[in-house]
Amino acid sequence: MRVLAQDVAKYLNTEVEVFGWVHRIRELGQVNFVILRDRSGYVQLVFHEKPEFTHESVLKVRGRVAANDKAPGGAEIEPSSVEVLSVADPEIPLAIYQEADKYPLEALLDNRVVALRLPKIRAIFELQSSLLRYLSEYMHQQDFFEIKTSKLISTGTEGGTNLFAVEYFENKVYLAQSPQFYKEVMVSSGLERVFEISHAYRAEKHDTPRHLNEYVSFDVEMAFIESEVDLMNFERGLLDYVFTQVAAHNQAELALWGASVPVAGAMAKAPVVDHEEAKEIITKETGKKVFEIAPEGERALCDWAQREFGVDAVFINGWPRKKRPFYTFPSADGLKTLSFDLIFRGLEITSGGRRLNDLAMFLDALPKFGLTREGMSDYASIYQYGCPPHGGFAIGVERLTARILGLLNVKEASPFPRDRKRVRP
Ligand code: AMO
Repeated sequence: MRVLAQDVAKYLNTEVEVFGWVHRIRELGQVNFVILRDRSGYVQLVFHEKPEFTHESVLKVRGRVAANDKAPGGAEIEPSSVEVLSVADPEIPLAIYQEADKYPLEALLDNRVVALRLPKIRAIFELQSSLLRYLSEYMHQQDFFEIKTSKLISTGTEGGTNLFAVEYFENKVYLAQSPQFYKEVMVSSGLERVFEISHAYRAEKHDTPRHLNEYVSFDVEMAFIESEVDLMNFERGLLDYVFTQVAAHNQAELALWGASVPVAGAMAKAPVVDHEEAKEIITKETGKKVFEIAPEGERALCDWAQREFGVDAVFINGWPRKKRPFYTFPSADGLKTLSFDLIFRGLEITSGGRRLNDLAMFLDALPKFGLTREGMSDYASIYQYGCPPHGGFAIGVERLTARILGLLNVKEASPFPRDRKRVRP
C-alpha cells in the first residue's frame, strides 16, 4: 500500500510503499539509517548493508513497518526492495539536511533550484499556498467573482515612472503595475464585487528588503461602499479569517520559523490613525521629527499599536491627495483622500481606498496629475456610462508571507524573485 511518510506509523507490521528523496544517510556499520523525505515529512529506513545511493536521489521503497521510538514518527521501514528512480549528483551546492539559516540569502537565491528543497524554505511556500487558498475562500464566501485580467497595458495607473516596456509587434506596451483599471471596469460591468490574484510589475531600480520587481498582488474591488472605512472593516474580516485558518492548519510551517499569527479577533483592535496623526505618533516614538512615513516610522507605529492596543497592525487613512494616485476619491476639502494603508508588523502590506466614480470629478482631477482626457480615454469611459460608488485595496502576497514568518527580506517569500540583477532561474 502506498503511504505518505507522515502516516507510516499507522501501518505497524504491514508492508507499505513510500516514495521520496534521500534526505540524510547515517552509516553506522552494522546498521545504517536513511531518512527519506516526501511532501508530508520524513520516514526512517533501516539497512544492514551499506546504502548505495547518494543524498537527494529519488527512491521507491517497499518494506515492513516496525516500531522505533527513536525514529521520526515512532516507526521505521525495513526495506524489502529499493528502486532508485533518479540518481542525484553527489556534489550538491547546498546540503539539504542543514538548517536554511546556515546559508546567506544570496546563496539561497543563486542556488534556487536546490534551495527550495530545504525544509524551512519549502515551508514558506506551503504557508503561502494556504494564504492564497484562505484569501480566495473568504472572497468566495463573501460573494465575490474571481477575475483574471491582462498584464499587458498601454498606460500606467500607479504613476508613470516605474513601468517595464515590452515590445508588442510594432508597438511598445507595458507590464501592468496593478490591475487597477481592469478591476474598476469589472465592478462597473455589473459584477459589483471582484478579486484577482496575479503578478504585478514595478520597475523599481533600487534593491530594498521590501521591494520585488515582480510581485503577487491580491486585489479586491467592490461597489456600493461609502468610504475607506467600509474597506478597512472588510480587510479586518478577511485577515481575521486567514489568520484563524492558518493557525488551525499551518502550525508545522509556523513552528519551523518560530512564528505565529495574530489571535482571532486581533485585527478588529487595529487602530485607524490619520496620516498627520501617524506622523505625530512616529515623532513621539522615535524622538525625531518626521515629514514622511518611512520604513523606520512604520515600525515605530506598529510598536505603538502593540503597546496601546495589543495588536501589531495600524491602518493609516486621510492620506494627502498628492501622495495618492489620480483615481483616489478626495475628501470634502479636496486636500486629503478617502484612502488607507495597512501597516502590519512594521511593513505596509496594503493600500486601498474609495475611487472616483463621477466623470466631472475625474476630468477635474486629471490636470492635477499631469494627465489628459485623451491619454486616459479608457479610464474616463468607466465613469461615463454609469459607475457605482466603489473602492478596493491590494495586499502584496510576498509582504504578507514575509511578515507572518518574520522573513527579513521579501525576496525570500518569492520562489523565483526578480530584482535588477536577477532574472534566473
Ligand atoms: P500599491 O502600489 O500601494 O497600490 O500596492 C499595493 C500593495 O502591493 C504591494 N507592493 C509590493 N510588494 C512587493 N514589491 C513591490 N515592488 C511592491 N509594490 C507594491 C504592497 C502594497 O501595499 N492599485 C493600488 C491598490 C488599490 O488601491 O487597490 C496599488 O497598486 O503590499
